[in-house]
Amino acid sequence: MRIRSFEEYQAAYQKSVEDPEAFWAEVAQHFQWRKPWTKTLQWNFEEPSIKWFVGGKLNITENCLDRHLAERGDQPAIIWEPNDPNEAGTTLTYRMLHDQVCRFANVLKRNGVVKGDRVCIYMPMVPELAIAVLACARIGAVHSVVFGGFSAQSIADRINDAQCKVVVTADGSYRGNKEVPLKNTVDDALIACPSVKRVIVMTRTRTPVSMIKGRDVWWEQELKQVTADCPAEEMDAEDMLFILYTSGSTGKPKGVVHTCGGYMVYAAYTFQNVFQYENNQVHFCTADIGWITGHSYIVYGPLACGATSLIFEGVPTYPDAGRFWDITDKHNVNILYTAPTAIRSLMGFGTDVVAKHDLSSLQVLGSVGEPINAEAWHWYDDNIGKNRCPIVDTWWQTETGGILISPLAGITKTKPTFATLPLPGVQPILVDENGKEIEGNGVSGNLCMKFPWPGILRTTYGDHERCRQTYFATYPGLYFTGDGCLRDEDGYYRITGRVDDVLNVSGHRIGTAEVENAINMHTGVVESAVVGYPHDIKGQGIYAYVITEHELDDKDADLTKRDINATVSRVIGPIAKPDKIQFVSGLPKTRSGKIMRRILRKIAEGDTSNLGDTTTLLDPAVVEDIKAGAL
Ligand code: 7RM
Repeated sequence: MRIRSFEEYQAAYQKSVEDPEAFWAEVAQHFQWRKPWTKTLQWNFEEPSIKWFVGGKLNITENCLDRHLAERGDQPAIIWEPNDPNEAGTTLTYRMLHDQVCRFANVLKRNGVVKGDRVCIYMPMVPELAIAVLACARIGAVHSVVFGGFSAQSIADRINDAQCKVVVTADGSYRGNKEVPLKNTVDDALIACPSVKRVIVMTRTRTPVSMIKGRDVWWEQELKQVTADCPAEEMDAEDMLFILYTSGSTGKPKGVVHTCGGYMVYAAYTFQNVFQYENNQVHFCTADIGWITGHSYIVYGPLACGATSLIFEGVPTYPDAGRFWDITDKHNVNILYTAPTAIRSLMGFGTDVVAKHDLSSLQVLGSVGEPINAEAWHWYDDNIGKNRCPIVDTWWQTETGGILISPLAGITKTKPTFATLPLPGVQPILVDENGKEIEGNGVSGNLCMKFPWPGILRTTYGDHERCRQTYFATYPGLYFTGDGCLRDEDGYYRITGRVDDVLNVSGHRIGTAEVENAINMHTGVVESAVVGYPHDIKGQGIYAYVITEHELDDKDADLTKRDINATVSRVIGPIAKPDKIQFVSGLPKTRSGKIMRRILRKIAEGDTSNLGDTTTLLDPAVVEDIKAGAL
């Protein structure tokens, strides 16, 4: 399972393409199965129907916890660093984590959760979040973690889509110098969520919260009622492990479904090989567990490999912009995995902040979530890695379960801005608009995959047709990623960004349609169009063109912008607030009524010199108006 040289990578890659089933069967043997699988892979991309390790039985928590007890029961599994550096953190050994997961699994059972039930988790970045996730997996419940920054409306949408029976939350959370009222937000959400029978509330900030009799119970009280004895539920390899909602180009977020066997094998295999994880290393992934990166590379991947995973509750700039480096030195972090947006934001504080730190424990650096620009790459390399730590620019998606294209740390020659080469088992293909393969090197196209890997999504919850339409119908026979991609003369891959209407703002995936729908909910708004534009720190900023019912004077325009932001915050969450709002009298539409986003994108980018062909526009004059008022 472990690749140690570039020659071994090439051999593994070749084997994985020639005989994928034999390749993955060999990898999967490194895990603990209750019953072996009878067929390694059954698939077609038409329905789609994808099954790995057919008939195999396992429980992922036995692999992440029980399996390690004999050898590393006293090794830290989780190191927790609180928001406030003066508050004591905690370290949970594998034995302690096993104990707590079993106890909380019993709490879930006590509260009526059975195998197959969906549980929504809306928590701060505390060890209890990982414990809740693993407790679900222990008893075969399906977790749906919702990022703590989402609004009540977003929580309600996700709970209702998955018909969650139980919500696990906390009274509040600390983020920098802010306190966020999580339970309050859950209460607002639950007004519209009849499927929820129980809310389990963990104590974190001890802010006053309502506790409704018959529905709400305290985490700590419940724990007193249970033992630490909880045998793991036997799961089929293809039983659902979790749902994670992610934005697409149309409508509401989709519930991406991952299953027990394939996801586990893929998260662990990629963790070990991409980061070249060695026993006893400390791995610090700065993502939130509310995103796929946290699922795969804070919880499941590291724990399946017996690693020590650091969970950080706070933000990179609190109490100052040296916090990541403080944490690195304090806990002797060996692997640091973060997002370009964090790097760019910390760059802005200068190198003095960094210079006060040792950082000699670092051995591998990682990047994820968005394209990393050359300047950020070099700053990371020079100032954090001191030119002695390989950087792995890891490309992947919620739908892929784990990393697909990335260097192997210290093994693959890196090139700034390139995710480099596909991992074993990954077969990328570039296609043109018509789905025709673009062969050879020094070419660009739309990035697709022609063969499944164990971590690929199986469906979108409750709507398989949507899964087919979104990922498998654009180019029949291929999985379409939604990303544009360049393959250079060396066969190295550089992901250039989304080719659909999905924005990537500070590494967060946001659909333009979602933001438009939220803006349109404001009483004064008639119509809107949202596009992305280059933003120095966020990667992309959100630019909204808005038509209002009445013309606004300067003062009203200002107030309305703030109200629109408040509306978007309320409907989706603060991460989706537009950076710029331009009031316009019309939008550039074709005769068939389609908004020409290409033109709006150009204007938002500040490039109005050449707007391309505008002859198909219904009313070319609106373009001049929009250009004149551009922000
Ligand atoms: C892991 C994650 C997925 C989208 C994806 C890309 C973009 C992610 C990179 C990247 C360039 C990278 N999941 N993306 N990683 N672009 N280089 N290394 O982010 O589902 O939230 O987003 O993010 O556009 O399609 S995600």
